[in-house]
Amino acid sequence: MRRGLATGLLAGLVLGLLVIGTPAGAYHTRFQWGCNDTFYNHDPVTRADARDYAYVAAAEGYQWGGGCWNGNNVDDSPGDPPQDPNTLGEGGDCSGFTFKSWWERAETGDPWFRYHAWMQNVHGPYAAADFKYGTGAPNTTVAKANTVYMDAFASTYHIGMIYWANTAYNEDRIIEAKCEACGTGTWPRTYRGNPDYSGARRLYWAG
Ligand SMILES: [Ca+2]
Ligand SMILES: [Ca+2]
Repeated sequence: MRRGLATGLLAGLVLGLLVIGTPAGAYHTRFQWGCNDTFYNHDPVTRADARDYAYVAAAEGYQWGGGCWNGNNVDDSPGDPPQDPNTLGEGGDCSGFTFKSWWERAETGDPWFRYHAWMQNVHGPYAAADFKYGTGAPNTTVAKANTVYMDAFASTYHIGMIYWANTAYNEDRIIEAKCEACGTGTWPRTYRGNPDYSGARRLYWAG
């Protein structure tokens, strides 16, 4: 009896979710409903730590204005309409991804470090242009020739971090949250030679 009741309730629940979920927005998963608010202040970390953190987000999707991913190497909300924060998809956007990967704090006057869980849904206070101009206490500008890994190249519209520098070919391996169609990952990019892009740096790494 109980088992039958439970099965019936479960079937009803699944049917209800299908009815509610499908017509309202078949394009998205409401991934962010499963996100959390786990963060804590942390001692400074190394650039290598930050690169490892960032790499977890590769293949996890892209969400304009977003900021959480689950680390399963699958984009759980592909194909959302672009530049719509209401799609609630998985992944960060370019500036939010940088903010989390640089272990920054939301208080713009506080330069120190904070761990943000992958599944913490946070974007941070900075747009790409803010990083380009060194806005915020943790951030500064740097000559592109002096950049090293986990510095970034930023334009007024986009920012990508240096996964590894390859100055010989003017084509660095960049880790970035690129766009809805391309997702988050590492790609060879020529931002170093593009005058729209400036060097951006997070200060106070442990090494
Ligand atoms: Ca995922
Ligand atoms: Ca998406």
